[in-house]
Amino acid sequence: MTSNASSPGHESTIVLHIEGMTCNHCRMAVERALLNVPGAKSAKVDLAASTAQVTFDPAKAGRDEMVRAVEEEGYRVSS
Ligand SMILES: [Cu+2]
Repeated sequence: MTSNASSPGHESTIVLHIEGMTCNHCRMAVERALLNVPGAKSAKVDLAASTAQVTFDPAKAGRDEMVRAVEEEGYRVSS
């Protein structure tokens, strides 16, 4: 067993429920906003489910930053 003190591959994945996304344009706007957050690694919106799955480096960003990015784009995060 080796213990790696500073593992660089640390990441968190969260799912946000977003209101107001109606079309492909919305999907792309939200994905782009999420990816623009420093530390974001991937963002995948499911239009039918009204959710966004975001993976990010927890040392650089958190859920609050992701919610703010979505809201600045004009959408509401319901949970
Ligand atoms: Cu749209």
